[in-house]
This record gives sequence, C-alpha cells and structure tokens, in this order.
Amino acid sequence: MKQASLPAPTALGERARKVLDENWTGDHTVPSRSLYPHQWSWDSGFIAIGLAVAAPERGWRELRSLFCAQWPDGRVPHIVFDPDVAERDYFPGPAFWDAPQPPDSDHATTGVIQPPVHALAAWELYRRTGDGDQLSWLYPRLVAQQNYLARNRDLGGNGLASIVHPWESGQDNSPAWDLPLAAVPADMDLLRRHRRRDIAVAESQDRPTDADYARYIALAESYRAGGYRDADLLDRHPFVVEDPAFNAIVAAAELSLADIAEAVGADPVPHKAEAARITHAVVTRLYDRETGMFHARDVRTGGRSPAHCIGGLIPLLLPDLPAELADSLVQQASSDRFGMHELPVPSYDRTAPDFDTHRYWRGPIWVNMNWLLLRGLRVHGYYDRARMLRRSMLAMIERCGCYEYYHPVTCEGIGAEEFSWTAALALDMLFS
Ligand code: 2M8
Repeated sequence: MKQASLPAPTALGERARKVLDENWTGDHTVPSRSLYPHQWSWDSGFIAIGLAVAAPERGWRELRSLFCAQWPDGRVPHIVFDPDVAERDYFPGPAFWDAPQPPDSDHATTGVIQPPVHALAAWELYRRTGDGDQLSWLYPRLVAQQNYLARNRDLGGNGLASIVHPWESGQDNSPAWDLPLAAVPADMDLLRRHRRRDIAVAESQDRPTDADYARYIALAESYRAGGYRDADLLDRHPFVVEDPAFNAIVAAAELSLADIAEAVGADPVPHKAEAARITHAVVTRLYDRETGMFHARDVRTGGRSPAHCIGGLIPLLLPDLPAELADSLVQQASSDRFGMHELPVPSYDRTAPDFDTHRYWRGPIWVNMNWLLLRGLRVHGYYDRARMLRRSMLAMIERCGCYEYYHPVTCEGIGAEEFSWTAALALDMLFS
C-alpha cells in the first residue's frame, strides 16, 4: 500500500483538521455537532475527500459506514441515524421516516437520497493510499447506487435521474424548486403536529420559511405513504424534478467508476458509455441557449425553472460538455449574476429581486458547490480562473472560519460553525 504523504501544517490546515477530529464519532463524521448530529450522505463524500489528505483510514471508514446502510435496491439513504442521538435532537428523525431497516446495518435511515459524490471520494482515497481492498469492497456498492438511479429514478424517461424531494438535491431551499413546490399545498397544520428542530438551534432568517418546511414534510410523507417505492411516482407524488447538478454528479461518478473499475480489474467501458449518455441527456434536456446555462426541469409539467442557480453551472464538471457550452458557463459564472472574481460564486443570482444574503441556498456562498465548480474549471482548462476561485475560497475560510455557508457580500459565516465539509474541502484545496 502506498504511504500517504503528510501535508505540511498551516494555520488553516490545522484548524480544518481540528474541525474534522471534533466532528468524528469513531464511525463517521457529523456535518455539525449542533445542527446535524447524524451521518449525511453527500457530506460524507465531501468529508472523505478531505480525510484522504488528513486521515485516509478514517476516510475509508466514513464511506464504509454509509454504504453499510445501503438499501437492497441500491439506494444510499440521505441520513444514517446515530442510535445514540435522541429523536428530539433532529427533526425529521427515525420515527418520522419509519424506513425499512437496511440488512447490513442496525442504524435507521431516511428513505430519500442525495447526490452521489462518493465515487469521486473513493477514487481520491485510492489515489492517495493505493488501498485496493477498500476500493474493491466499495466498487459493487457504488455500481448498485448508480444502477438504482438509472433503473428507479428515470421517472421522466429521458435518461436523467429525478429527485422527488428538494432534500435530495442537497441544495434544499434553492429557488430552482420554487415552481414545482408551488404545486405542493403548504399545510401549516403539519408544523403543529411536527416541531421544527432546525430553528431551535439556528437563526430562523437563515433557514427555510415555515411554508416551505410544511411542503418538505408533506413531500416526505407522500413518499413514505407509498413505502418509498419509485414505480408510478409520477402519478402519485407531487414533486418530480430533473436537477442539472444532481445529474452532472451522476455522470462524474461514472467517470470515477471507470477509473475505479480499471484499478479493481473490472471493465471501465460501460461506465464511460454511461457518462457520455448522461452528459448528452443533460445537454439536450436541461441546457437553455437563451440563458447560457442549465436549469432544473419539472417532469410533471415539462417546464424549466427560470431561476439562475449555482446548480445550473455544475455541468461544467463534465469533460464531454461541448466547448462552447463550457465557455458559456464560465461567462455566466463571471457575469454580474454570479460575479466569480474576488469572491466565490453565490448559490443564487445576485441580480434577482429575491436574492437573499442570509437564507440558506437562496444567496449565500457554499464551499461544496464552489469546489465542484473549481473541479469543472480545471476539467475544461480554465486554470487561471480555477486558481482565482481556489484562492478566494481559501481566503474566505481562513478569514471567517469553517462555516456551513457565507454571506455573499461580507463573507461573514452563517449557519453551523465548525462545519465538516467546509473543513474537508479546505484541506483538499490546500494540499492537492
Ligand atoms: C442541509 O439539509 C438538511 C436536510 O437534509 C437540513 O437542512 O436539515 C443541506 O444543506 C444538505 O445539503 C446537507 O447535506 C445537510 C447536512 O449538512 O444540511
């Protein structure tokens, strides 16, 4: 096994390692001790990318504990609940979800998913450690995760995976979901029956509104009522959306799986073909020539969201994206809407009348999305802009700390402090 070289300490590096150490439970890393006390799926992927630098054995463990909770149909649940955390410490907890117990785990889970960044993390861990045993254990599980998306979630029949809840996008409160969510009644009675826990530990002006939260609960109940089955969802579930960022990540995962397949002696060709197929579908279904970027599509109505959100820039990750589209995304990222110059890119259009500097996913800066964008800039050879984006992200984290998100004008930290994926991706950017 290759020995991972120890990164040189810097003040930010030390601080970031400390965040990850303090959020480590012995089995996985919580996103934040206060707000998110369980294991989250895509957080664990990003965290494993940072652990590949700081503590690779823990990085493998992080992915293993998540994939032990994989369902027999291949879905990787968005939260794996820690049995030592009380039900009252997070809503919606295990009792609300009432999901079937995964066969290889004694931990309860939710029934929804999140973007599959884990193959990217597995490949990163392998590049640094050369641990073929760990990679071989993960490979079939990562393949099953992708198969679930291709078989169960192509609800629009266009070759794209649909999300059935805003939480599945990871960009939970993005304006990209406003139109499809408007069709979901905001039953405020749900908030009388279920007490929100998030606004007891975070500022309510930074979190989703009560009306949106009521819709989130209604959607989770709707999926739960069908036993989390995906067949016929289009007929019985009010939210079915194709998200450009989610699908770009699915295709990027196939490319990482092609590398992983070669390393474990499997065939990389089907993974490359799958990545090309999804890239083509993302371009033909979700690109808007007039806006020069990608937009989420409501599968139930066929309408595209008019909102300009950071998720619409993430297909830059895809190496097969035609050069003129890559160029257009970089122009959009650098335009007044997103202003990728001194500051990283905000989650939403700075020029929109409802741009909100505080409310989560409706304006503030998120490090994980900018990290994906950084990767895309490098994929397409925009090295100067990539250097600039890396520098602005590290400067923001160095100055303000490892926050969940940041004010898009002042860069003041918002949401949870000592936030794990921010620390993890800072380590990746410092030492890769
Ligand atoms: C946020 O989402 C959770 C629900 O999953 C919440 O608001 O309670 C999102 O930012 C999501 O992307 C993230 O994975 C999660 C944990 O960091 O928090």
